[in-house]
Amino acid sequence: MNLKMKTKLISTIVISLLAGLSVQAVTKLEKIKVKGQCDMCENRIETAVKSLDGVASAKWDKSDKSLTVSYDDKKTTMQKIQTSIAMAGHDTEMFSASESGYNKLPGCCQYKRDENRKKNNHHGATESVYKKVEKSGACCDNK
Ligand SMILES: [Cu+2]
Repeated sequence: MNLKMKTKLISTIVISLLAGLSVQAVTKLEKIKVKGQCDMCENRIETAVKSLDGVASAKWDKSDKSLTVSYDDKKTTMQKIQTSIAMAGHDTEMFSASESGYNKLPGCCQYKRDENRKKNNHHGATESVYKKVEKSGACCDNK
């Protein structure tokens, strides 16, 4: 093998390696509103999100009630993330916590709820629906 052929072979290998890397997952960064009150809420919300496979980081900000989450969108979705938060008792933009989930929160954590939450969330805030969404990862049509 002469030098020219070797160079060509090596560059072919390098190019295919790079192509292999580029199809790998891209980490998405999103910021959403999540209702809560205190440091205990922060802990609960972040734990619920970080428990999901594919979540790289989660940070809830008490001052503006926002969650910044970075995740691998091949492994999880915003729906799964927000379902997990709602199941922990906290209302998100997409889903509201069930009444029982909310009532289970310690008094200091019982944030003020949006009166229109049932109209706004897709799923009528029932645990069984969350479980279904969590399993399938898809949004049901029970609007
Ligand atoms: Cu709290």
